[in-house]
Amino acid sequence: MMNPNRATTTLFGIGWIAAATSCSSGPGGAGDRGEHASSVAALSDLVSSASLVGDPPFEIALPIPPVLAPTSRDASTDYYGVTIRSGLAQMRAGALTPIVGFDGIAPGPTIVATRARTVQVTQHNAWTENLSIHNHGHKVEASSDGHPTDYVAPGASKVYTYPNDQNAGTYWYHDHTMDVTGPHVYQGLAGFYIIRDPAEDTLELPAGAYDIPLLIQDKNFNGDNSLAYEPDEFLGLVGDTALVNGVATPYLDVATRKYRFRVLNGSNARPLAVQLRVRGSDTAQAFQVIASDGGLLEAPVELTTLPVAPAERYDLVVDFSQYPVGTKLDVVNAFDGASFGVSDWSDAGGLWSGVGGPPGIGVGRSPGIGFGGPPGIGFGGPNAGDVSWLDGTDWGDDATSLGGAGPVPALTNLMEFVVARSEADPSVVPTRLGNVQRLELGDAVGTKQIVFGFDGTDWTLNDLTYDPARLDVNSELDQIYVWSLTNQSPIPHPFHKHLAQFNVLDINGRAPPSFMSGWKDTVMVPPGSTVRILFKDETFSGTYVFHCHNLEHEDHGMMLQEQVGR
Ligand SMILES: [Cu+2]
Repeated sequence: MMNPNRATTTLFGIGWIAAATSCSSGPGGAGDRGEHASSVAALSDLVSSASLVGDPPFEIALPIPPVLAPTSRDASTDYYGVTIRSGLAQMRAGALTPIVGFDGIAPGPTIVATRARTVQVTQHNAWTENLSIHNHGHKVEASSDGHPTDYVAPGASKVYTYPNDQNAGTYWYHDHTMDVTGPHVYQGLAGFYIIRDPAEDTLELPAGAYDIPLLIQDKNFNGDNSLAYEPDEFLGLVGDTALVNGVATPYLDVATRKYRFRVLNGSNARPLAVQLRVRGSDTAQAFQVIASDGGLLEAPVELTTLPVAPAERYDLVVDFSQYPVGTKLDVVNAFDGASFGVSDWSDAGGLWSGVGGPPGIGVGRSPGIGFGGPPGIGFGGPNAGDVSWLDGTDWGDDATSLGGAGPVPALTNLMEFVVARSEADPSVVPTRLGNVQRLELGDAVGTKQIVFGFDGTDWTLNDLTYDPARLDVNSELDQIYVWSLTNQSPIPHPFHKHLAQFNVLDINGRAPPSFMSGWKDTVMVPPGSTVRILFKDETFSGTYVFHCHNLEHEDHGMMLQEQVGR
């Protein structure tokens, strides 16, 4: 079914081209990061400024989203109330930014649950549009899953029930409304949902004030500090400014000890490769990955570069005791802008080939290399009208130009750590963290091939676009399935399945890197690659979706339905 709303969202892509060809001399001068990066001149400014790690102002301290207090508790359940409404946020210096948020803030308040204790959240829609709230990574009844057409109309409320019968971990709740998830999340409808487990607390990992969620997103601002939502039809919404916990390139004062950071890439479309660098150095510092989407890894994995697809979460431990007080460290995205990480995600020599990734991944930060070619070759440049990437017939050229040029602003600086004080560190990172009982291929009762493609207008899975009236896959409860995810398009797609956490079985026939060996609900499927996952749907029958978590792709049809049980 072609939803009429799609015609509207398609216009956003056309709007991007129009902006690229008509705004070459906007009110913002050279180097004005507040001006939308839609002209060739502005792009070159961004490329050069992006080479100066630590150059932009780290003006605002990192905010920590407030933890939501329950309205009541009983023997089995914690009850919460949230009102979705518009608000104003100090996202960067200058004017406040209009947003739409849970309780009117972005990110929304953090909900902290306890494993096996039920949480009920009453979401009241005090905004103007239909909404549907999904708790990402959760095993829930279909009626509480935030199905795309399970609308909460303006003025209405809906009670969502979360059993939390699953691993402790870093999850997140966000809007999931059919066709408009992208603009809704972009405007602020995302928040952390953390499940704690008393058993995990005994590990003595960094906790309390040293356990910090980091929601990383990219945004574009208009001159008046309002958010500009003008997605690239092909890539989705890519922004020129990194926000962490709702603030542009913030700083955080830290002590000389270990911290746990719960990293969530909440970007609409942009993949990240997170690195940590001492100011003035190009050397990526080591940190430890201790958890993935669905909870603790079996053992910590030391990395210097962590690829994080949209919607993925990884928990990291950074030990600042190795740096003198006064040291400044930059958190950077090592993917260059234009390539979208395409080459880095590929199987040969890419980030997944081994620990830490090969040297040279950060070369996209060098002036010019991030865009790789002369202006005009790729999407949205002066010759954008010559590139037939909307009709899909020029696929090969699209693939080439994608890697070479495009209106994709680089996004290098994410935030800054300032080692501000000495402190003792009672926390530890044990060599054994959790028990990941991986599913076995030999136990699988069925297989399914999911092919990622583009039909010239919409993104597709198995040549289909989303139809809420059609069931696409049947799965039995408590049975193990292997799904083979094959990407036949030239850009990476982050795959997300509802209801069940999965194991990544292999990527192009090879075992996944160790930081991807735990529980996942989202996995990047690189161009031309096949990723196989193993999962088992449990407890709840009903209709659930699986989709690309590039939100603009999802809104343009890259989503199907799984009927679980009978
Ligand atoms: Cu996609």
